[in-house]
Amino acid sequence: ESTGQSDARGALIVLEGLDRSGKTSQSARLLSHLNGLGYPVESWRFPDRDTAVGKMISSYLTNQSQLDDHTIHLLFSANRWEKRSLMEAKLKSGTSLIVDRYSYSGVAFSSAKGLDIEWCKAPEVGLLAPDLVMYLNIPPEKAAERGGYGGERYEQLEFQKSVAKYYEMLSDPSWKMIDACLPLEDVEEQMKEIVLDCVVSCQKGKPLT
Ligand code: DGP
Ligand code: NA
Ligand code: NA
Repeated sequence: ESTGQSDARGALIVLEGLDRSGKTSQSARLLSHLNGLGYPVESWRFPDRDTAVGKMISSYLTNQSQLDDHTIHLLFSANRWEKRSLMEAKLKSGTSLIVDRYSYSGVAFSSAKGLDIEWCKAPEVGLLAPDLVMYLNIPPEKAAERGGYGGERYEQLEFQKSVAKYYEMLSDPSWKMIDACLPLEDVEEQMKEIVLDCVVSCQKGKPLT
């Protein structure tokens, strides 16, 4: 067995986008697509509401508790940190991860509340860098029309408009912009090949950062 950075590994694939942009549906589709091709893959999501920190986040999102904006920001970040070592182990063992939301959600949602963007980025430094970020692009008005929001704290049109602006600010040319207004099948079609290319290049030993 070879050692060092050139080892085959899984890909860290992140899906970002506004609420109701379709990330969760597409995660499931990409999971079964890659599974069908025989690649080891898991679908993850942040916040992970099953941990102790995640339960605090969930209670905040459902308006069962109130927290200072900075405090909840750090909890969201802590929720990613508590999964970091498992994430690294999975990737190193060859399992790819399709992750529904990551640090970009952390920064975009908290900045949209008015917190300083650099302050928001700081606790994310040191988390694993994604190999691929796919942004499910949809106008906030269209997302809001999709059967209405579920009633959680951030699911309000004006707020989502602000989140969209921060996502735009955070995005860089490496992001793959996906037209999320199309039917599910067409959105999946846009993503499949991009995801497969990424998984293959990581298998060939692209270094993990
Ligand atoms: P979801 O389970 O993907 O619907 O996410 C729940 C809500 O929390 C959604 O409105 C997006 C928001 N959110 C996700 N991650 C973060 C984060 O790290 N920080 C903040 N402030 N909000 C987040
Ligand atoms: Na949501
Ligand atoms: Na989601």
